[in-house]
Amino acid sequence: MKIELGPLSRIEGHLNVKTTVTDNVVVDAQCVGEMFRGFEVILRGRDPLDAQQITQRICGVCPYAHAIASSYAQENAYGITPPANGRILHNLIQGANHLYDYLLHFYQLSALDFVDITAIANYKGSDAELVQVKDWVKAELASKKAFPGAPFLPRLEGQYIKDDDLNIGALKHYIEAMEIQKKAIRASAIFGGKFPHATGIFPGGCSQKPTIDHISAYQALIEEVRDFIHQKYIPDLLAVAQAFPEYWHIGQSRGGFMSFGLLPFAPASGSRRLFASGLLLDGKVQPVDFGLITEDVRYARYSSASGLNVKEGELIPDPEKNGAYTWIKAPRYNGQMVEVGPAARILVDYRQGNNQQVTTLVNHFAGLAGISANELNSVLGRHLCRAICAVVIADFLLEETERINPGAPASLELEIPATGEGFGATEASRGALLHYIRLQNHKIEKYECVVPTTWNCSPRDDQGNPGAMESALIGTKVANQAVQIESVRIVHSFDPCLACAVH
Ligand code: NFE
Repeated sequence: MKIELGPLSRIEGHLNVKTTVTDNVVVDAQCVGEMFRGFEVILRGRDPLDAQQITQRICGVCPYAHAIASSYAQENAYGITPPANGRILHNLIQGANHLYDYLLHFYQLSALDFVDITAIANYKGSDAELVQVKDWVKAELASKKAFPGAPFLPRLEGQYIKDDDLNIGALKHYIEAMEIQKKAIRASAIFGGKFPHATGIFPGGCSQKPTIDHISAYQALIEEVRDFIHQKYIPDLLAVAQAFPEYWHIGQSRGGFMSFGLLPFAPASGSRRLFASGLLLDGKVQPVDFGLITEDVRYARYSSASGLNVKEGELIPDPEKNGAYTWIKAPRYNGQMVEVGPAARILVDYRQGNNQQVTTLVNHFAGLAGISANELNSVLGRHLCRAICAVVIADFLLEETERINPGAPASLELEIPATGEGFGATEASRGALLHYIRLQNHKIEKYECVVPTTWNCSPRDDQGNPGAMESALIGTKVANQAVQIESVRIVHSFDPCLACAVH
Protein backbone atom coordinates (compact mmCIF):
# COMPACT_ATOMS: atom_id res chain seq x y z
CA MET A 1 0.00 0.00 0.00
CA LYS A 2 1.41 3.40 -0.99
CA ILE A 3 0.58 6.32 1.31
CA GLU A 4 1.67 9.94 0.98
CA LEU A 5 1.96 11.80 4.28
CA GLY A 6 2.07 15.21 2.64
CA PRO A 7 1.32 17.97 2.77
CA LEU A 8 2.87 17.75 6.23
CA SER A 9 1.92 20.41 8.73
CA ARG A 10 3.84 21.70 11.76
CA ILE A 11 7.07 21.83 9.78
CA GLU A 12 8.58 24.70 7.77
CA GLY A 13 8.01 24.53 4.00
CA HIS A 14 6.76 21.96 1.56
CA LEU A 15 7.66 18.37 2.43
CA ASN A 16 5.97 15.24 1.25
CA VAL A 17 6.88 11.77 2.45
CA LYS A 18 5.90 8.88 0.21
CA THR A 19 5.69 5.60 2.07
CA THR A 20 5.10 2.02 1.06
CA VAL A 21 3.52 -0.03 3.83
CA THR A 22 3.20 -3.79 4.00
CA ASP A 23 1.52 -5.60 6.91
CA ASN A 24 1.61 -2.41 9.00
CA VAL A 25 5.35 -1.88 8.49
CA VAL A 26 6.85 0.98 6.48
CA VAL A 27 9.01 -0.86 3.98
CA ASP A 28 10.01 2.15 1.91
CA ALA A 29 10.03 5.93 2.35
CA GLN A 30 10.97 8.80 0.07
CA CYS A 31 11.44 12.38 1.35
CA VAL A 32 10.22 14.79 -1.28
CA GLY A 33 11.26 18.45 -1.22
CA GLU A 34 8.61 20.10 -3.34
CA MET A 35 10.12 23.41 -4.35
CA PHE A 36 13.17 25.00 -5.96
CA ARG A 37 14.74 28.25 -4.74
CA GLY A 38 18.27 28.92 -6.04
CA PHE A 39 19.97 31.25 -3.54
CA GLU A 40 23.40 30.03 -4.66
CA VAL A 41 22.63 31.36 -8.15
CA ILE A 42 21.24 34.66 -6.80
CA LEU A 43 24.51 35.29 -4.94
CA ARG A 44 26.83 34.98 -7.95
CA GLY A 45 28.43 38.25 -9.03
CA ARG A 46 27.26 40.19 -5.97
CA ASP A 47 29.21 42.16 -3.40
CA PRO A 48 30.45 39.63 -0.81
CA LEU A 49 28.97 41.73 2.01
CA ASP A 50 25.52 41.05 0.58
CA ALA A 51 25.98 37.38 1.46
CA GLN A 52 25.26 37.44 5.21
CA GLN A 53 22.13 39.48 4.45
CA ILE A 54 20.83 37.55 1.45
CA THR A 55 21.45 34.10 2.95
CA GLN A 56 19.30 35.06 5.96
CA ARG A 57 16.39 35.18 3.52
CA ILE A 58 16.82 31.43 2.99
CA CYS A 59 14.78 30.98 6.15
CA GLY A 60 12.59 32.81 8.63
CA VAL A 61 13.34 30.32 11.40
CA CYS A 62 17.14 30.04 11.43
CA PRO A 63 18.28 33.22 9.63
CA TYR A 64 20.96 34.00 12.20
CA ALA A 65 22.65 30.65 11.63
CA HIS A 66 22.99 31.57 7.95
CA ALA A 67 24.31 35.04 8.82
CA ILE A 68 26.85 33.51 11.20
CA ALA A 69 27.96 30.80 8.74
CA SER A 70 28.32 33.45 6.04
CA SER A 71 30.27 35.73 8.38
CA TYR A 72 32.62 32.87 9.35
CA ALA A 73 33.11 31.98 5.67
CA GLN A 74 33.95 35.58 4.81
CA GLU A 75 36.24 35.97 7.84
CA ASN A 76 38.04 32.87 6.61
CA ALA A 77 38.27 34.28 3.07
CA TYR A 78 39.44 37.73 4.24
CA GLY A 79 41.91 36.28 6.77
CA ILE A 80 40.42 38.21 9.72
CA THR A 81 39.42 37.38 13.28
CA PRO A 82 36.73 39.49 15.00
CA PRO A 83 37.62 41.19 18.28
CA ALA A 84 36.51 39.34 21.43
CA ASN A 85 33.34 41.44 21.72
CA GLY A 86 32.41 40.61 18.12
CA ARG A 87 32.73 36.88 18.69
CA ILE A 88 30.75 37.09 21.93
CA LEU A 89 27.94 39.13 20.35
CA HIS A 90 27.71 36.64 17.47
CA ASN A 91 27.32 33.94 20.14
CA LEU A 92 24.70 35.88 22.10
CA ILE A 93 22.59 36.48 18.99
CA GLN A 94 22.87 32.94 17.66
CA GLY A 95 22.50 31.22 21.05
CA ALA A 96 19.28 33.09 21.91
CA ASN A 97 17.91 32.08 18.51
CA HIS A 98 18.58 28.42 19.39
CA LEU A 99 16.57 28.80 22.61
CA TYR A 100 13.68 30.37 20.70
CA ASP A 101 13.79 27.59 18.15
CA TYR A 102 13.83 24.68 20.63
CA LEU A 103 10.74 26.03 22.40
CA LEU A 104 8.96 26.69 19.12
CA HIS A 105 9.71 23.17 17.96
CA PHE A 106 8.66 21.40 21.14
CA TYR A 107 5.45 23.28 21.87
CA GLN A 108 4.10 24.54 18.54
CA LEU A 109 5.48 21.88 16.17
CA SER A 110 5.56 18.65 18.20
CA ALA A 111 3.64 18.69 21.48
CA LEU A 112 0.24 18.23 19.84
CA ASP A 113 1.48 14.92 18.41
CA PHE A 114 1.27 13.67 22.02
CA VAL A 115 -0.87 16.08 24.05
CA ASP A 116 -4.63 15.51 23.82
CA ILE A 117 -6.02 18.88 22.79
CA THR A 118 -9.59 17.65 23.25
CA ALA A 119 -8.96 17.45 27.03
CA ILE A 120 -9.45 21.21 27.09
CA ALA A 121 -13.18 20.59 26.70
CA ASN A 122 -13.09 19.45 30.36
CA TYR A 123 -11.38 22.64 31.55
CA LYS A 124 -13.26 24.20 34.47
CA GLY A 125 -10.92 27.09 35.28
CA SER A 126 -11.13 30.74 34.33
CA ASP A 127 -7.78 31.42 32.63
CA ALA A 128 -8.91 33.60 29.73
CA GLU A 129 -6.54 32.09 27.16
CA LEU A 130 -7.46 28.53 28.05
CA VAL A 131 -11.16 29.41 27.93
CA GLN A 132 -10.60 30.83 24.44
CA VAL A 133 -8.86 27.60 23.36
CA LYS A 134 -11.67 25.57 24.92
CA ASP A 135 -14.23 27.49 22.86
CA TRP A 136 -12.21 27.04 19.67
CA VAL A 137 -11.68 23.33 20.23
CA LYS A 138 -15.33 22.70 21.05
CA ALA A 139 -16.36 24.54 17.90
CA GLU A 140 -13.75 22.68 15.86
CA LEU A 141 -14.93 19.35 17.27
CA ALA A 142 -18.52 20.21 16.35
CA SER A 143 -17.67 21.33 12.81
CA LYS A 144 -14.76 18.85 12.26
CA LYS A 145 -12.58 21.51 10.68
CA ALA A 146 -9.75 23.83 11.71
CA PHE A 147 -10.40 27.53 12.22
CA PRO A 148 -7.88 30.06 11.00
CA GLY A 149 -5.79 31.17 13.96
CA ALA A 150 -6.77 28.10 15.99
CA PRO A 151 -4.53 25.41 14.54
CA PHE A 152 -5.55 22.51 16.74
CA LEU A 153 -7.92 20.24 14.84
CA PRO A 154 -8.46 18.08 12.89
CA ARG A 155 -5.62 15.84 14.00
CA LEU A 156 -4.30 12.37 13.24
CA GLU A 157 -5.97 9.36 14.77
CA GLY A 158 -3.80 7.80 17.47
CA GLN A 159 -3.06 7.48 21.18
CA TYR A 160 -2.58 10.72 23.11
CA ILE A 161 -1.72 11.49 26.75
CA LYS A 162 -4.64 10.40 28.92
CA ASP A 163 -4.19 12.56 32.02
CA ASP A 164 -6.39 15.70 31.72
CA ASP A 165 -4.26 17.75 34.12
CA LEU A 166 -1.12 16.98 32.13
CA ASN A 167 -2.82 17.81 28.85
CA ILE A 168 -4.26 21.10 30.08
CA GLY A 169 -1.00 22.04 31.82
CA ALA A 170 0.97 21.39 28.62
CA LEU A 171 -1.51 23.47 26.67
CA LYS A 172 -1.07 26.35 29.08
CA HIS A 173 2.68 26.10 28.51
CA TYR A 174 2.06 25.97 24.74
CA ILE A 175 0.56 29.45 25.07
CA GLU A 176 3.22 30.71 27.52
CA ALA A 177 5.98 29.36 25.30
CA MET A 178 5.05 31.87 22.61
CA GLU A 179 5.67 34.74 25.05
CA ILE A 180 8.97 33.19 26.11
CA GLN A 181 10.02 32.76 22.47
CA LYS A 182 9.45 36.49 22.03
CA LYS A 183 11.80 37.16 24.93
CA ALA A 184 14.54 35.02 23.39
CA ILE A 185 14.15 36.82 20.09
CA ARG A 186 14.15 40.22 21.82
CA ALA A 187 17.43 39.23 23.46
CA SER A 188 18.92 38.48 20.01
CA ALA A 189 17.55 41.77 18.69
CA ILE A 190 19.42 43.81 21.32
CA PHE A 191 22.64 43.13 19.45
CA GLY A 192 21.50 41.86 16.05
CA GLY A 193 18.51 43.98 15.13
CA LYS A 194 14.95 43.05 14.44
CA PHE A 195 14.07 39.41 13.79
CA PRO A 196 14.01 37.67 11.36
CA HIS A 197 16.75 39.37 9.33
CA ALA A 198 19.44 40.79 11.56
CA THR A 199 21.43 43.66 10.13
CA GLY A 200 23.83 43.61 13.07
CA ILE A 201 25.69 40.41 12.14
CA PHE A 202 28.49 40.71 9.62
CA PRO A 203 32.01 39.39 9.06
CA GLY A 204 34.41 40.79 11.64
CA GLY A 205 31.81 41.28 14.34
CA CYS A 206 28.64 43.10 15.14
CA SER A 207 27.46 46.65 14.39
CA GLN A 208 26.07 47.21 17.89
CA LYS A 209 28.61 48.38 20.45
CA PRO A 210 27.67 46.69 23.76
CA THR A 211 26.79 48.85 26.75
CA ILE A 212 26.03 47.91 30.34
CA ASP A 213 22.33 48.55 29.65
CA HIS A 214 22.35 46.17 26.68
CA ILE A 215 24.05 43.49 28.73
CA SER A 216 21.67 43.69 31.68
CA ALA A 217 18.61 43.73 29.38
CA TYR A 218 19.94 40.64 27.59
CA GLN A 219 20.66 38.85 30.89
CA ALA A 220 17.17 39.55 32.26
CA LEU A 221 15.52 38.11 29.14
CA ILE A 222 17.70 35.00 29.00
CA GLU A 223 17.17 34.36 32.71
CA GLU A 224 13.41 34.26 32.09
CA VAL A 225 13.91 31.90 29.16
CA ARG A 226 16.18 29.70 31.25
CA ASP A 227 13.61 29.52 34.06
CA PHE A 228 10.93 28.43 31.58
CA ILE A 229 13.25 25.75 30.17
CA HIS A 230 13.83 24.27 33.64
CA GLN A 231 10.38 24.74 35.11
CA LYS A 232 8.10 23.95 32.13
CA TYR A 233 9.90 22.63 29.04
CA ILE A 234 11.91 19.85 30.71
CA PRO A 235 9.01 18.57 32.90
CA ASP A 236 6.64 18.59 29.89
CA LEU A 237 9.14 16.69 27.81
CA LEU A 238 9.64 14.13 30.58
CA ALA A 239 5.85 13.73 30.86
CA VAL A 240 5.67 12.96 27.13
CA ALA A 241 8.55 10.50 27.49
CA GLN A 242 6.86 8.80 30.42
CA ALA A 243 3.59 8.43 28.50
CA PHE A 244 5.25 7.15 25.29
CA PRO A 245 8.44 5.26 26.30
CA GLU A 246 8.25 3.18 23.10
CA TYR A 247 9.47 6.30 21.24
CA TRP A 248 12.96 5.79 22.67
CA HIS A 249 13.05 2.87 20.21
CA ILE A 250 11.23 4.34 17.22
CA GLY A 251 12.80 6.41 14.46
CA GLN A 252 16.48 5.40 14.55
CA SER A 253 18.49 6.70 11.62
CA ARG A 254 20.91 4.15 10.17
CA GLY A 255 24.10 6.11 9.46
CA GLY A 256 26.56 8.24 11.40
CA PHE A 257 26.19 11.59 13.16
CA MET A 258 27.94 14.84 12.37
CA SER A 259 28.23 18.19 14.14
CA PHE A 260 30.22 21.23 13.02
CA GLY A 261 30.43 22.65 16.55
CA LEU A 262 28.57 25.59 18.03
CA LEU A 263 29.47 28.79 19.90
CA PRO A 264 33.24 29.36 19.72
CA PHE A 265 35.27 30.27 22.78
CA ALA A 266 37.95 32.96 22.67
CA PRO A 267 40.37 32.67 19.72
CA ALA A 268 43.09 31.96 22.29
CA SER A 269 41.45 28.57 22.81
CA GLY A 270 42.03 27.64 19.16
CA SER A 271 38.96 26.29 17.42
CA ARG A 272 37.29 25.09 20.63
CA ARG A 273 33.52 25.53 20.80
CA LEU A 274 30.89 24.97 23.48
CA PHE A 275 29.62 22.01 21.42
CA ALA A 276 32.50 20.29 19.65
CA SER A 277 32.79 19.54 15.98
CA GLY A 278 33.07 15.88 15.02
CA LEU A 279 31.94 12.95 12.93
CA LEU A 280 30.59 9.97 14.88
CA LEU A 281 30.88 6.76 12.89
CA ASP A 282 30.78 3.25 14.34
CA GLY A 283 31.02 4.61 17.89
CA LYS A 284 34.19 6.65 17.21
CA VAL A 285 34.48 10.42 16.81
CA GLN A 286 36.83 11.79 14.19
CA PRO A 287 37.59 15.31 12.95
CA VAL A 288 35.45 16.74 10.16
CA ASP A 289 37.14 17.48 6.82
CA PHE A 290 34.97 19.73 4.59
CA GLY A 291 36.89 18.40 1.58
CA LEU A 292 35.11 15.06 2.00
CA ILE A 293 31.60 16.51 1.68
CA THR A 294 29.94 15.90 -1.68
CA GLU A 295 26.40 16.19 -3.00
CA ASP A 296 24.78 13.46 -5.10
CA VAL A 297 21.92 14.37 -7.42
CA ARG A 298 20.96 11.11 -9.09
CA TYR A 299 17.48 11.33 -7.49
CA ALA A 300 17.28 15.13 -7.28
CA ARG A 301 15.85 17.34 -10.01
CA TYR A 302 19.15 18.76 -11.21
CA SER A 303 21.12 18.05 -14.35
CA SER A 304 24.37 19.21 -12.66
CA ALA A 305 27.08 16.58 -12.28
CA SER A 306 26.60 14.27 -9.31
CA GLY A 307 29.00 13.74 -6.41
CA LEU A 308 30.59 17.18 -6.68
CA ASN A 309 32.68 18.52 -3.82
CA VAL A 310 31.27 21.61 -2.07
CA LYS A 311 33.78 23.90 -3.79
CA GLU A 312 32.64 22.66 -7.20
CA GLY A 313 28.89 22.70 -6.46
CA GLU A 314 26.47 23.41 -9.32
CA LEU A 315 22.76 24.12 -9.45
CA ILE A 316 21.12 23.41 -12.80
CA PRO A 317 17.42 22.70 -12.29
CA ASP A 318 15.87 19.91 -14.35
CA PRO A 319 12.20 19.65 -13.29
CA GLU A 320 11.42 16.73 -15.60
CA LYS A 321 14.51 14.65 -14.79
CA ASN A 322 13.90 10.97 -15.21
CA GLY A 323 13.93 9.01 -11.93
CA ALA A 324 14.32 12.12 -9.76
CA TYR A 325 11.79 12.58 -6.96
CA THR A 326 12.84 15.68 -5.02
CA TRP A 327 14.48 19.12 -5.17
CA ILE A 328 16.72 18.20 -2.22
CA LYS A 329 20.27 17.09 -3.02
CA ALA A 330 21.90 14.17 -1.18
CA PRO A 331 24.93 15.38 0.79
CA ARG A 332 27.29 12.66 1.93
CA TYR A 333 30.45 12.62 4.06
CA ASN A 334 33.08 10.51 2.33
CA GLY A 335 30.15 8.64 0.78
CA GLN A 336 28.46 8.06 4.17
CA MET A 337 24.95 9.08 5.13
CA VAL A 338 24.90 11.00 8.42
CA GLU A 339 22.22 12.52 10.63
CA VAL A 340 22.76 16.09 11.77
CA GLY A 341 20.95 18.06 14.48
CA PRO A 342 20.54 17.98 18.25
CA ALA A 343 21.25 14.25 18.65
CA ALA A 344 24.47 14.69 16.64
CA ARG A 345 25.56 17.67 18.77
CA ILE A 346 24.98 15.79 22.00
CA LEU A 347 26.33 12.40 20.88
CA VAL A 348 29.52 13.86 19.37
CA ASP A 349 30.21 15.57 22.72
CA TYR A 350 29.03 12.69 24.89
CA ARG A 351 31.09 10.06 23.09
CA GLN A 352 34.23 12.19 23.51
CA GLY A 353 33.43 13.12 27.11
CA ASN A 354 34.73 16.62 26.47
CA ASN A 355 31.82 18.62 27.89
CA GLN A 356 31.18 17.74 31.54
CA GLN A 357 27.76 19.40 31.59
CA VAL A 358 26.60 17.40 28.55
CA THR A 359 27.88 14.17 30.09
CA THR A 360 26.13 14.89 33.39
CA LEU A 361 22.84 15.83 31.75
CA VAL A 362 22.80 12.82 29.42
CA ASN A 363 23.55 10.46 32.30
CA HIS A 364 20.92 12.12 34.48
CA PHE A 365 18.10 11.96 31.92
CA ALA A 366 19.09 8.54 30.62
CA GLY A 367 18.95 7.31 34.23
CA LEU A 368 15.48 8.81 34.73
CA ALA A 369 14.19 7.30 31.50
CA GLY A 370 15.95 3.96 31.94
CA ILE A 371 17.72 4.20 28.59
CA SER A 372 21.30 4.26 27.37
CA ALA A 373 22.89 6.96 25.20
CA ASN A 374 22.25 4.74 22.16
CA GLU A 375 18.55 5.53 22.51
CA LEU A 376 19.25 9.20 21.84
CA ASN A 377 19.00 8.06 18.23
CA SER A 378 15.18 8.01 18.34
CA VAL A 379 12.12 10.24 18.31
CA LEU A 380 12.35 11.00 22.04
CA GLY A 381 16.14 11.15 21.85
CA ARG A 382 16.02 14.05 19.40
CA HIS A 383 13.53 15.86 21.65
CA LEU A 384 15.66 15.26 24.75
CA CYS A 385 18.86 16.37 23.00
CA ARG A 386 17.20 19.68 22.05
CA ALA A 387 16.28 20.21 25.71
CA ILE A 388 19.84 19.39 26.83
CA CYS A 389 21.19 21.84 24.24
CA ALA A 390 18.77 24.47 25.62
CA VAL A 391 20.00 24.01 29.20
CA VAL A 392 23.68 24.14 28.21
CA ILE A 393 23.26 27.12 25.86
CA ALA A 394 21.23 29.21 28.33
CA ASP A 395 23.92 28.78 31.01
CA PHE A 396 26.68 29.57 28.52
CA LEU A 397 24.98 32.74 27.24
CA LEU A 398 24.74 34.14 30.75
CA GLU A 399 28.43 33.36 31.31
CA GLU A 400 29.32 34.98 27.96
CA THR A 401 27.67 38.26 28.98
CA GLU A 402 30.23 38.49 31.82
CA ARG A 403 33.03 38.35 29.27
CA ILE A 404 31.87 41.40 27.31
CA ASN A 405 34.09 44.44 27.60
CA PRO A 406 31.63 47.38 27.38
CA GLY A 407 32.92 50.20 25.26
CA ALA A 408 35.54 48.07 23.48
CA PRO A 409 35.11 47.56 19.73
CA ALA A 410 32.78 44.81 18.56
CA SER A 411 33.80 44.86 14.91
CA LEU A 412 36.66 45.37 12.48
CA GLU A 413 37.06 47.73 9.54
CA LEU A 414 36.74 45.53 6.49
CA GLU A 415 38.77 45.50 3.32
CA ILE A 416 37.43 42.99 0.82
CA PRO A 417 40.25 41.28 -1.08
CA ALA A 418 40.02 40.78 -4.84
CA THR A 419 40.31 37.01 -4.55
CA GLY A 420 40.03 34.43 -1.81
CA GLU A 421 37.89 31.60 -0.54
CA GLY A 422 36.58 30.45 2.79
CA PHE A 423 34.43 27.94 4.63
CA GLY A 424 32.08 28.93 7.45
CA ALA A 425 30.62 26.16 9.58
CA THR A 426 28.27 26.29 12.51
CA GLU A 427 25.34 24.45 14.05
CA ALA A 428 21.93 25.80 13.15
CA SER A 429 19.24 24.44 15.50
CA ARG A 430 18.51 21.70 12.99
CA GLY A 431 22.16 20.76 12.56
CA ALA A 432 25.41 21.18 10.69
CA LEU A 433 25.46 24.20 8.39
CA LEU A 434 28.26 24.93 5.94
CA HIS A 435 28.73 27.99 3.72
CA TYR A 436 31.50 28.30 1.13
CA ILE A 437 32.44 31.54 -0.61
CA ARG A 438 34.91 32.17 -3.44
CA LEU A 439 35.81 35.70 -4.59
CA GLN A 440 36.95 37.00 -7.96
CA ASN A 441 37.42 40.73 -8.69
CA HIS A 442 36.03 41.60 -5.24
CA LYS A 443 32.76 39.84 -6.17
CA ILE A 444 31.22 36.49 -5.29
CA GLU A 445 32.27 33.98 -7.94
CA LYS A 446 30.80 30.96 -6.17
CA TYR A 447 28.64 30.50 -3.09
CA GLU A 448 27.53 27.12 -1.78
CA CYS A 449 25.41 26.19 1.23
CA VAL A 450 25.14 22.65 2.59
CA VAL A 451 22.24 22.83 5.00
CA PRO A 452 20.96 20.68 7.91
CA THR A 453 17.65 19.62 6.42
CA THR A 454 19.42 18.85 3.14
CA TRP A 455 21.34 16.20 5.09
CA ASN A 456 18.38 14.90 7.10
CA CYS A 457 15.74 14.90 4.32
CA SER A 458 18.12 13.84 1.59
CA PRO A 459 16.92 11.38 -1.02
CA ARG A 460 18.79 8.23 -2.02
CA ASP A 461 22.40 8.89 -2.94
CA ASP A 462 23.94 7.65 -6.19
CA GLN A 463 24.47 4.22 -4.58
CA GLY A 464 20.76 4.01 -3.71
CA ASN A 465 21.31 4.46 0.05
CA PRO A 466 18.53 6.40 1.82
CA GLY A 467 18.90 9.69 3.67
CA ALA A 468 18.72 9.95 7.47
CA MET A 469 14.97 10.52 7.75
CA GLU A 470 14.16 7.98 5.06
CA SER A 471 16.24 5.40 6.96
CA ALA A 472 14.51 6.33 10.24
CA LEU A 473 11.09 5.74 8.68
CA ILE A 474 11.87 2.43 7.01
CA GLY A 475 11.02 -0.45 9.35
CA THR A 476 8.54 1.54 11.45
CA LYS A 477 5.48 -0.37 12.67
CA VAL A 478 2.28 1.62 12.23
CA ALA A 479 -1.09 0.94 13.83
CA ASN A 480 -3.12 2.54 11.04
CA GLN A 481 -1.42 2.27 7.63
CA ALA A 482 -3.39 5.13 6.08
CA VAL A 483 -2.75 7.59 8.93
CA GLN A 484 0.70 6.67 10.31
CA ILE A 485 0.91 8.96 13.31
CA GLU A 486 4.12 7.07 14.16
CA SER A 487 5.73 8.22 10.89
CA VAL A 488 4.58 11.80 11.44
CA ARG A 489 6.11 11.75 14.92
CA ILE A 490 9.39 10.58 13.38
CA VAL A 491 9.30 13.36 10.76
CA HIS A 492 8.55 15.99 13.42
CA SER A 493 11.39 14.76 15.63
CA PHE A 494 13.83 15.91 12.89
CA ASP A 495 12.15 19.36 12.77
CA PRO A 496 12.53 19.59 8.99
CA CYS A 497 12.81 22.98 7.30
CA LEU A 498 12.24 22.67 3.59
CA ALA A 499 12.96 26.32 2.84
CA CYS A 500 16.48 25.64 4.09
CA ALA A 501 16.77 22.18 2.54
CA VAL A 502 16.27 23.38 -1.01
CA HIS A 503 17.66 26.91 -0.49
NI1 NFE B 1 15.11 26.87 7.88
FE1 NFE B 1 17.78 25.88 9.19
C1 NFE B 1 18.10 25.40 10.88
C2 NFE B 1 19.51 25.92 8.60
S1 NFE B 1 17.50 23.83 8.58
S2 NFE B 1 15.63 26.20 9.68
O1 NFE B 1 18.10 25.14 11.93
O2 NFE B 1 20.55 26.03 8.18
O3 NFE B 1 18.02 23.09 7.20
